[in-house]
Amino acid sequence: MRKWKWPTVSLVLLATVLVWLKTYLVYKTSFDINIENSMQEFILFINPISFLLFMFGIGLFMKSDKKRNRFIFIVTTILAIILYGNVAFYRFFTDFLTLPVLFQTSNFGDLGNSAGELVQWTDIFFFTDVIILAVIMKIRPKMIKFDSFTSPQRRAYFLVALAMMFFNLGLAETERPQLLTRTFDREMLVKNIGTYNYHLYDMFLQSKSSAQRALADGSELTEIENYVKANYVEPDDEMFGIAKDKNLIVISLESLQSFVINNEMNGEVVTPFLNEFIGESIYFDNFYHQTQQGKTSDSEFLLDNSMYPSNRGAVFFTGAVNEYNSLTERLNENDYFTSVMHANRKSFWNRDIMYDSLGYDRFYSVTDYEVTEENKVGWGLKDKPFFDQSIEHIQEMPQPFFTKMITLTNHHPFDLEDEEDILIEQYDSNSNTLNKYFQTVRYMDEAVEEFVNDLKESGIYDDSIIVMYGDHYGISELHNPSMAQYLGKEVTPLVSTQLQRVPLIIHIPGMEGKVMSEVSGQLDLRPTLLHLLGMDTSDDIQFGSDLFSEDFEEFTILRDGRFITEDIVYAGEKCWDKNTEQELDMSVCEPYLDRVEEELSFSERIITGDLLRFYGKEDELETP
Ligand code: GP9
Ligand code: MN
Repeated sequence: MRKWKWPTVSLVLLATVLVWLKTYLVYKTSFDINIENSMQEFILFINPISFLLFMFGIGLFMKSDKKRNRFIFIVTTILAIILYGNVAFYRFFTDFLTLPVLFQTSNFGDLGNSAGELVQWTDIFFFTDVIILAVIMKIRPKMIKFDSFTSPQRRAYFLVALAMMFFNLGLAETERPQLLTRTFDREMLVKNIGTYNYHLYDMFLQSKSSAQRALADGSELTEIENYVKANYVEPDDEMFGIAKDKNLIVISLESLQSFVINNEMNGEVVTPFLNEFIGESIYFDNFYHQTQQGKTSDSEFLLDNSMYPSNRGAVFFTGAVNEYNSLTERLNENDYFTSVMHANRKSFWNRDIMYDSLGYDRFYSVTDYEVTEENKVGWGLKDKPFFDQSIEHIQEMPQPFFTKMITLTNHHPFDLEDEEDILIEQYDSNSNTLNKYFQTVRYMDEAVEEFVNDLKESGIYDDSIIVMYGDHYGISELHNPSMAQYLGKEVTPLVSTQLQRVPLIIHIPGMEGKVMSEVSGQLDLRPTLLHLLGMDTSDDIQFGSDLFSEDFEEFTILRDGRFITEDIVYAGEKCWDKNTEQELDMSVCEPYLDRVEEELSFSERIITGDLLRFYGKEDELETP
């Protein structure tokens, strides 16, 4: 009989395969990663490979087998610890670890006594790869084949690893365009680039912002402060404090643009309720969104800080642990109970971390709602059940309160799955997106109507000011041809800029409705709302102004550098006359351009340098 011969294996290959398969198993068993199609599943399956090939490939440069084995073993162990750390963290926070969180020990305070419960003896499974390697190295070292690669072979190996990386990134890009520039959500990152690459990416983001922060000093703030103070306008006497001690309910209306307000589609009114509500409220019909890549989160940033969001990426990620002087903090100081209600994962847009920095007392996220297969669509709970369940939370809030409610159904791709939610026909154009948009807008309109009725019934209505605004555009420029069909005119850069208008509705109990046409933007929300509630902002660093002020200046800058005044629009590097809709000579726009650049860069410098941490401390800096 032939003697059994143990096979020999390459340790680099063995470790790669073991850690890869284990990681995939962990994805499937320990994290709740939402997979929508087989392509996403495939990306999830392959996403650990390129990182592991690179990592273990370093071992190929080691000349002695002892060193190499030790290296591979140590790397496997470290990766197992990282993955297990994520699993334990996920069990409690349903989120992935990030560097700031790791160092924000206050977070772990929440763990309390349950830390022990998060660890189970079966968790030994997470170290299967480490154990297998240890056993082989100890008991059967002869099984390990030493691959002595020549330089060209090594080069080929790394080329394969690189190709694998690009393959993975390419697939991820088709599944989730702009994933790495915009970040979106940790779950999406892990799903698309894998947990190990995600940590590298997180380290990169973190070190970039730490470096910028370390280089900044408080003296920069003086210039910015002077600029902001010079632009400050006094509030209107009658409006200041008109809603003192009232609750503040802000409703962020997903993707709602102004062009649907008081408008029809195929002879049907698109927003019957909002049109009626506007009649009893102050409606701003020249109000622009100023968001960039961070979309909804950018509009939230604008509301709270009256600063521009970042030009690249979402400031909810890049500036998440900065010091802020937010609207929310001001309300907290004035004994308001502050909260956000949004029935999506709390980690989306890094909200859970950013809301801590902005000072919110409470975040009612998806886990605070009853979400079933029937009452959700797209990313979360449908708007009607969202409002329906939110009213219960609202009734339990101590008063006065500020709550920001973020709707979700009117979100790209504007799907409504249930017949009963479809209240109007689709539009008929080449753009499916635009066609469906009217339907979800109409649905959202009715959801808001039901909510306002509930507020009336609960008695909260009369004690609250209700603010509604569109967070950003819903129909991107890709759909310009169909948009042109709907509007009945060509979508020039001017028209496209005018389409960036989103409704702003402010309802103050006892006040008559009126339309205000000041050119304004989301930056103006913070000072306007604080002043209505009777809180002074003359000492604050903010780039917006009180919309009710007599001296309000009609000059709104969009984050990409376009600007709008009462008469002109600067867009597509051209100057436009708003009335004639014709091009003007650039000399008309020229005088404003420096100011646009200055203002945007001031705001950006506050974020990258985390400059508000120096605010109010400049005197200390100046004394030696
Ligand atoms: C996600 C929701 C929509 O939670 O706020 O995000 P968006 O894509 O509009 O920024
Ligand atoms: Mn949005």
